[in-house]
Amino acid sequence: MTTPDAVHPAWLPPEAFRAIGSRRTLVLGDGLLVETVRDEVARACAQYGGRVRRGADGGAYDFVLALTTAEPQAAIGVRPDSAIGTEGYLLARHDGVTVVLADDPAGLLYGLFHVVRLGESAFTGERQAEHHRPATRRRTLDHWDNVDVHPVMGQVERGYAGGSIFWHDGGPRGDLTRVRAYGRLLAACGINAVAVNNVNVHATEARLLTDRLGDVAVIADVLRPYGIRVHLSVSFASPVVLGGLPTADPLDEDVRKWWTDVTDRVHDAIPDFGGYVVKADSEGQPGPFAYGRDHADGANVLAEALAPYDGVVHWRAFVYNHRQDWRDRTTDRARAAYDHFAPLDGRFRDNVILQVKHGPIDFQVREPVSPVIAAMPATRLAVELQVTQEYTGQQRHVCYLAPMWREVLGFRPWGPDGTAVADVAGGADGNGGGLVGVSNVGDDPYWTGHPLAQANLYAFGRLAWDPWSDPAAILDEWIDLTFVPVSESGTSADVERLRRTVHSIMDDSWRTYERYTAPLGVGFMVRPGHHYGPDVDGYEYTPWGTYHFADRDGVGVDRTRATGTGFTGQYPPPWSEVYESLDRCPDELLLFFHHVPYGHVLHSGSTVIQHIYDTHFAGAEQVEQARRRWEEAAGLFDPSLHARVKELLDEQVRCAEEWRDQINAYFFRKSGIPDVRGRHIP
Ligand code: GCW
Repeated sequence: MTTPDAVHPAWLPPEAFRAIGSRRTLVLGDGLLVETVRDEVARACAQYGGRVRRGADGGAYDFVLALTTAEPQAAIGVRPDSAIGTEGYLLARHDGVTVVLADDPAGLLYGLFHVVRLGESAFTGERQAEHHRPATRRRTLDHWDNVDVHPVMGQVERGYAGGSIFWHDGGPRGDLTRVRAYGRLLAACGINAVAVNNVNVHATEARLLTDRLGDVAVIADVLRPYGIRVHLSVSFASPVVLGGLPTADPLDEDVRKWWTDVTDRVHDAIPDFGGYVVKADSEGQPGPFAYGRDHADGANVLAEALAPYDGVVHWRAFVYNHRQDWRDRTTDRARAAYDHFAPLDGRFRDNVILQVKHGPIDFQVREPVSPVIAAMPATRLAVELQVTQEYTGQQRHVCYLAPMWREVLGFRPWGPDGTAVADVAGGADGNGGGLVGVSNVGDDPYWTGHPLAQANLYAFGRLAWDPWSDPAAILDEWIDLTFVPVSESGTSADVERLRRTVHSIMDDSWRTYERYTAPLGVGFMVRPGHHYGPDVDGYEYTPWGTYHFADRDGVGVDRTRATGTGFTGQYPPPWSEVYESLDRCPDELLLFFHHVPYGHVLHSGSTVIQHIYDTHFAGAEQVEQARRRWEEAAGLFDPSLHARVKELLDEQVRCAEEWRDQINAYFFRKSGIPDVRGRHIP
């Protein structure tokens, strides 16, 4: 694989600071994060010849950028009309001075990065005061990183970017320079919390809570200057496996005390500790069911211990039977989270966040929104998205996920006039559970394996900050920060070509991926275990609950109330009716909700079988086109980055063709119905 000499700067190349670094800046305020702002500006000035003044002492100072949390009106003559709010900032420009005001240091840091994004345009013309604040307080990344190399899952479970940036071969990495750079990148896109270990908590990782807590504390120290709080995934069985207690029963007094004592010690070591993440009673992880308790009992005991410290428990709703009998047609994995959790609404403590995967199954390229999101008005909910591309090309394929996430966040479970998923996650006054993304970062020089997959991490942060952002606009931001400063030596026509190239490859890449993989929302059809590449029947006769039920007549899962598993009944109207109805169900989700004959006519006018053929030919062809466009743009990018993407596009073309041929051949053989266009199906 082609690799650059050093770690790629991603969306913070030094050149992105040129506009600030070549000017005169005043930074006012106190606190760790204000120091970070000062350091950032000072570093930029050292490179580009500008100056930074650390205080207003001496009165008249000729600055063109003022960043301040302190007595703004006195210092620079700007007074905000109202409170700016936690982590928010006000950005204005008049009389030749660009001003960022914040109530707290975190707001100032986010304001600085806004100025970085604007580049030169932050310093031209006048700018009416704009008020920016995050839609939600909680913008979290989960790392599925193991401390020990796991015999099957390796250092990072579902990681496609090398090893962990935190852990290496059984211990913490000695040099945390990379972690610091990571914190900076995360702050620049708006993320403020990171869970540093896998939700599947193995023996060594369990000990991060106790005798290896120091390993977590050093990471917290490095991330703190960027406003990032550290969270820890813990085992529900900790009182037994670490504390030597005979039980982990959440209602047992000794267990309660154990969690309280341990949490006090965590807080001593990490005063701004964010909280615990728990995967319980899920895929073999221990949980409250073993003691006849429910998940509210389980979550609450941890939440009680964290409450004095403004800590939270992210309790995952990913609970289902992974040992089901495939012959049993009544069990439906899609139903499981709702069946387990909806009855518990109102029973969770205030600092429990129920972390719900965005779809009812498992991060497939197309799923409906999870009905749990609409079922628990009295519970703080977070929506979990998978930035790591387990089921969307494993960072070997270009698949820009922001358009999918934007669709999920904009979905209105109660119909067009109701609240959107983004509002549920954001909560009143931004105090909801927010968004959680499963990280796609590793120790790879490009951070994310595929250089273009950096855009997914960037977009996750930006959507967590503002879920109503436009994915194409986010991509523009990312392109301009990542590529344009570096190519500034080129002409503006080159810059335009570069932008057009990246957009043409990425804008529609999620739908392209959908076209050449599992059709019409049916999901899976991937190689069991590693989940890369096609295997139509790979999961069909397994205990995992992920079936497509294709036979000679038709395909799809009947989840209707009338004749199927009744899953459609977990949605409020109108969706309970829309999904139930064969006529009204959206094409892209048809096979998620219905089992239909191959000749069934879609709203698009095509039959199911012809749709399968057409989309698979089209999807593979689009990848081929993307590769051509990338090749034509060779001179516009750094050569080693260009070469890396080119190699990956070769693999994507190969794999898309494999998908096309396996899916088409499978359904042609099952149905016996030929392609009306007579194309070659092997
Ligand atoms: O998607 C599945 C993955 C598991 C993962 C699990 C989860 C961390 O295949 O690797 O385990 O989901 O979300 O807990």
